[in-house]
This record gives sequence, structure tokens and C-alpha cells, in this order.
Amino acid sequence: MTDRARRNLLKAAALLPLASTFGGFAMATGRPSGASVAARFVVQANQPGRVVSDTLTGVSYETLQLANPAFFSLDNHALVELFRTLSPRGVLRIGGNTSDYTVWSGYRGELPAQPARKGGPQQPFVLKPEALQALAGFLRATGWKLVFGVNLKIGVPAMAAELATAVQHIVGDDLLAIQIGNEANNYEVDYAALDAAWMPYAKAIRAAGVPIAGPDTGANTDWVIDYARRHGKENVFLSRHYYRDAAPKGSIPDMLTGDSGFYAEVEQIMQAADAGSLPFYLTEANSYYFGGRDGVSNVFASALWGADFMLALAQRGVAGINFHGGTLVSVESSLGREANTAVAGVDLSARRDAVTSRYSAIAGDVALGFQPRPLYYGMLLAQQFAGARMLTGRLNAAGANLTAYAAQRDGAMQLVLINKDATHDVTFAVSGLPHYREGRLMRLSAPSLESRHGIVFDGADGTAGHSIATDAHGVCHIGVPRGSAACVRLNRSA
Ligand code: BDP
Repeated sequence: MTDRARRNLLKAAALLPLASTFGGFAMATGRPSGASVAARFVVQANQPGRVVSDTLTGVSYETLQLANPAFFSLDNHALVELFRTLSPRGVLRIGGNTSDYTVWSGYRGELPAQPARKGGPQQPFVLKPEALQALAGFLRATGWKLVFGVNLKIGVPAMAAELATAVQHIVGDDLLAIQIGNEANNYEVDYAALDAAWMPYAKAIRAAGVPIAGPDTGANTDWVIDYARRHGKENVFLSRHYYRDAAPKGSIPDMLTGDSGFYAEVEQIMQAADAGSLPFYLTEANSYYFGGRDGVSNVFASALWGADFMLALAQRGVAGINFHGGTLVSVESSLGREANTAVAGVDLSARRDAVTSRYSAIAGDVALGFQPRPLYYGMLLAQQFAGARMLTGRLNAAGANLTAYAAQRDGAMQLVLINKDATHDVTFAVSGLPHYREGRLMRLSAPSLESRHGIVFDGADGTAGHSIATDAHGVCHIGVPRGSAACVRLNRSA
């Protein structure tokens, strides 16, 4: 064979996988692929990182969600199924602002009046054992664990200890930990004040033999570090919350710029966590606080944001991320607001959306049934890495808004390539894969970044997907259209 003929053959071979991976494009997105930006991702398989926690995927709900015991119940099959599909070992966090307005029906002691609220219900939410019993059934049916918040604001450690004991008694081993107070940085003047209020609670709850975690603060990294230093040994994990910004400031372009400023804070917390051999959970997080932003928090862009956010945090060692959500009534009430659930027309899917908080990953309620929101699919994508070992990689994004992650598991190489760019289709040339030849590609896509419905995670159910191969140079060419993501699993060649 002449050199020229060999070169032509190699060129043709190099184009083959390219052609086949692009084949999935139009099918998955319904859009033409257009001209592509060429990005490069070099996987450094000799630089292993952290093992991704198998509890990476989590959700967070207001305590007020327990007002209807039929919500978290083993009879709520649709919700059980959505949780099980999301993760076999997820974490459900119950808390939020309404946890600091909750009283336990079993408590017989004196209760002071809680400070008046600016709006919403003035009466505290009275939590009853039926709701905890139903919740225990839900946890058993889903295989999920529980993190449960008790009322610090009211200043009655004895009630918290009784409630914590009841939760442990009813939920058993499915309780990971009790947290004391929600975002106490919003009502304690400084860390010392939190510490003073927290101590008698921690003492009473631990004396009852119930595990605790914390401090569950809003945006205070320094509080988490102080807390770790002082109380690390008494806790089963450290926690903090995160939202990008307030809902009025939310937009799709803002969301898709990513959260790099926060990652630096996470790295600081991880130093404290590692020093005390403690996991760190983001027990409450989402795109925009004040209930999320319509047209941003609940559209396909939030799926790409959420997947990227989870994987960036997993790479830094965060043990789990609990995306806050639930019914509109529960979240609006947490903000002291009335919920307007009115919707024009009778479309079931629109009605489910209308009764749900804007950032929730799952829409619906007991009466209407449930359905996944776009964010749910982003969580499903990131969940593909749960239990795998992250690898270092070098990305040359060629000016486009991209992220890329690599991990190894059971001899397989996994990649997630996220194209957050609204205008550029991208072809990733992924190298550093010497022992990998063939595998499968799954695509996460939607008609557009603004889509509320019509999200497709093609191949996620193990049935479809596209086959993929490295070229003669060991490079894998993967086309990822604007506003979509790809997930690749390559098998080690024999
Ligand atoms: C958090 C609260 C939660 C709220 C959320 C929000 O813990 O209860 O629902 O903010 O503002 O700070 O959306």
C-alpha cells in the first residue's frame, strides 16, 4: 500500500466513528448539527481523583411537605418510582425554613410563641407521627436515606430531642442524621451565637443516641469551617446550602456561566471535612432562591446546569447534593407567601407544573400525580458517575461554553461532555484512551434550552443509545450539539 493510500484509509477510518456519532444527533435533537467547533479533551488516566459517593443524588423538601402523609408514602407509587429511577441510594433531606416553624405533636412541654412572620401562616406546622410512619415506608420502598431538620429557632431543645428520638424510632437505620436549625445564619448574629443556641440541642439529641450533622447554614463557608473545628467529632457529616442568586436575578445565560466562585469555597470546606474524615453534603441547593425562576429553573438549561454542578462538586469530593423542591404551597409558605396554583386549561402536565415550586426536579402532587422536570434528567446524567473514580482531564473548549468529566469504573471509562453553549455545536476529540475501543453513547437533549418538556435521555434505560468507537489513533470523536450533553461508556479492550 502506498503512503498516500494508507493516509486515505486512516482518514476514512477516523471519519467513521465521527459519522456514526453524529448519526445520533438529528435523531436525538430534531435539529441539524450545523458547523462544529473543535474541542479537545485529554483524559489523564494516570491521575485518579476521588471516588464519587453513591449517595451523590439527593433532593430536599420542606418539613411542611409532611402535612399530607400521602405524599411521602409507600403507596405513592409514582413518586417512589421517580426516586428509584433517580438513584438506588439517594438522600432525602427534610428541612427548609418550615422546619424552624414546626412543632412536634407528641411534645407535652411548654412552648414559647414563635416570632411573628412577615407573611404566610402564623400558626406553626404541627407534625404528627402518621407523617413519619408514612415517610418510613417511603424510604423503605425507595432505598433512600433521610436527613431530618428540627426547629432551632423556637429555642426548645427538649422538643427537638423528642422529635429526633421519634424520627429515629420510626425510620430506624434509614436515618442518616438530624440537623439542628435551617440556615441559622439568617437569624443568629454570628457563629458564636449559633454555637451557643446549638449546644444544648446537640447535647440533648446526642444524649438520646441520635446522630447529628450540620451546621446546615445558608451561604457561610466560615461558619461551616468553625463548626467543623469545634464539633466535627460529634457529627456524621458537614453541611451547607447553595443557590446561585435570588430569583429576580436569574436568567438562562447567567445560570449557564457555572459556579466556579462557589467551587473555591467547596475546596476550603473539603479541607476541613477531610481533616476530620467527615463527608460534606450540600443539603439544600438549587439555581435561584425565593422559590426559583420561572422559565429558567424549570427549563432544559437547568438540566445542563444541574448535571455540571453535581459533577463539578463530585470531583471535589462532595458526598451529595440535595436539590430543593416540592409543592408550590410548601415552598411559598417557607417564604411567607401565598401560592397561586391557578392554571389556564385542563392539560394535566401543565396542572402538575402549576402546583409545583419552580425549581423542583419533580412536578406534581398526590391528587394530580407526578412527572419529571428537566432538572431531573440532569441529575440522572450526573448519577451515571456515582460510585466511579474521577479522573483528571484537560479540556480545550476552543472558546465555547463546555465542561467535560471522566471517570473509571470496573474497567470501563465514562465520559460526560456538556455543551452549555447556546450558539455552537461542538465536536469533542477525546484522547488518553489507550485501552478503550468501543462503547455506547447516550444523549441528553431537548428541543431547546428553553424547553419545559420533551427532554430525552436517549439510551439511559439501557435499551437504546448509539455505539461508538475510538479511531485508529485511539481518539474518540463525539459531536455534542449546542445546548445538549453526551454520556459515553467505553469498555476496556481485551
Ligand atoms: C432557603 C430556605 C428554603 C427556601 C429557599 C428559597 O431554606 O426554605 O424555600 O431558601 O428561598 O434559604 O427558595
